[in-house]
Amino acid sequence: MRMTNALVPTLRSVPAEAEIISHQLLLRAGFIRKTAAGMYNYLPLGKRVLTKIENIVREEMDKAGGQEILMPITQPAELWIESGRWNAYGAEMIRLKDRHNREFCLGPTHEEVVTDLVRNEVNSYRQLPLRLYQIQNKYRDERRPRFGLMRGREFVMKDLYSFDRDQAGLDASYKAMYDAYTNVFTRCGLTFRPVEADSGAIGGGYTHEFMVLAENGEATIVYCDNCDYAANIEIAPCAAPKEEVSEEIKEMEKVYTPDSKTIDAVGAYLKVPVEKCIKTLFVQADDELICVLLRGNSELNDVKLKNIHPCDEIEMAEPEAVQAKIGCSFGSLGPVGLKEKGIKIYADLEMKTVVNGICGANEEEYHFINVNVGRDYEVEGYYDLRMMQEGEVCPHCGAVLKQARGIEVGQVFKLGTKYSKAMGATFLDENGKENIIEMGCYGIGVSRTMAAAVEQNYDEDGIIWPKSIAPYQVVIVPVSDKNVEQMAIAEDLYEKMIKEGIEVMLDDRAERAGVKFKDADLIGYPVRITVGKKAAGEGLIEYKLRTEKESSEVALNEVIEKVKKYFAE
Ligand code: 9G3
Repeated sequence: MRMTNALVPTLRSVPAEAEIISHQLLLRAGFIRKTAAGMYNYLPLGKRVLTKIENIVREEMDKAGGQEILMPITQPAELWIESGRWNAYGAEMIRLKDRHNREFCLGPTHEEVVTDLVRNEVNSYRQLPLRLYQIQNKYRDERRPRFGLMRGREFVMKDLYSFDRDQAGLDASYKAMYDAYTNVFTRCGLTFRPVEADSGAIGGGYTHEFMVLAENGEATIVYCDNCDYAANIEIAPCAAPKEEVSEEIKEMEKVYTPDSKTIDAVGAYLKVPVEKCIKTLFVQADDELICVLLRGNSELNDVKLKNIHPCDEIEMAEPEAVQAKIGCSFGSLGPVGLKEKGIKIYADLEMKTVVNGICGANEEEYHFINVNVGRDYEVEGYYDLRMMQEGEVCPHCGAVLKQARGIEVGQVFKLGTKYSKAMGATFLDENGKENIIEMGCYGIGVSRTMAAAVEQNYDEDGIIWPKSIAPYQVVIVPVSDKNVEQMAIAEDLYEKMIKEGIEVMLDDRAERAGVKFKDADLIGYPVRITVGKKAAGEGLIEYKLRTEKESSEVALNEVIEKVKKYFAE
């Protein structure tokens, strides 16, 4: 390819809307351009990277027994009504009507569509196991699309669905996919970690997420260096507190606590440690207002709460809703007297150790001291509800866990019969007996993987593409386009490389060499070859790897072999 023909609109400055480095660099290097919030054009260089990642995914899915199909993006509401999920997703699902006023959605995922396909086409054990996958755009109307390709409203996903005759078959499919994902992300040159994760609304109860480790990752993972435990922090179990020596129970008293609106302020004012303060949170679980109690120094883990109080949406309650129901602001909330108001109270395990605690009196600027469960308030029960904090221990071996930020690029789920049962996808076994198919589903965020690769591979000059997914392998930079001899040598090398099947870009623009070098580093080609004075005189070119600061001089007649060797490693 020649830069004089290529659409590669590089930018010197960072677009204001881009907050994270991958978004900044993909824009500046001319890989993507936004059409609307969360919706992107992949320009030629971006499309080449996307295609390379897709092809690595395709090869590994095929090796793992997958058969590629392509399902419709537009999905009839009827299928989602059958599975019971049509109303399970609010504004995130993009819905539309056709000319006959029939309801559809733009596919956020394809469990319903693929189960409908299989229930119509599979009816015998001889047809199992079956693994069908597609690589296609998905649509999810994120409330806050941001970070470029990292969280788009339209994005490229590979989704594979496995169909097995029994649990053992599903386990085999799950393992085959788990291993295939390890190959995919290794071949993409990424540092990643599979972690145990929450199966959420999808049910089936068992899932792993593949996390690319990066500072800008939206997920937090905890992992153990002593054993192989690793989990999304959302499901990391927190150790139950060691029962404290219980002090003698004191009389509850109401005290005036002027301008003490936060746990720390109350603790300071009453001179008690924050561990003695009862953090009272109100949560809107669908249309029910529930209350959660945590020790003052802990934070709520809403995924854990959702697992003990199943609902579609969990949000912190609005101050107005609490004011209306309780009659005071957030700074004076407490559990005493809530039972009469019919509000369910869930307590974190640590609350068992809070004796003679402090809590809001549900009256502006008043708190209770010496509050004790049983006498002064009741709870539905004690559950692990808090977010694990730094320095906590591994649930498997007790070693201190480490934390890291991660970008979720893949997820593998055991669905069981959640969809096959709801939609009647069954098969006859050897004895003619009808059985429900065991399903699994496995996603890779292909466009997100591209962004994740940049998050892990850049420096102050720009992107450093892993060899396997770079848009081109080599860029040839003639120092002076005015110098006929140098240009002839550059052109000749360019033609020869193409003949050898090397993916090469020739920067033949009438630009100063410095501009070309800056663009080459920004775009992130793995190999840069400079054709300068020495090329004509001594048959030498400058050879520089993007991963190294230094360059070397290589004889013209050796450079092709050197490039082929580098990409064969
Ligand atoms: C929806 C909307 C958003 C969604 C879903 C449904 C996430 C939904 C979970 C999955 C599970 C797996 C197959 C590939 C891998 C992930 N967000 N999920 O089901 F209607 Cl609006 O998609 N599906």
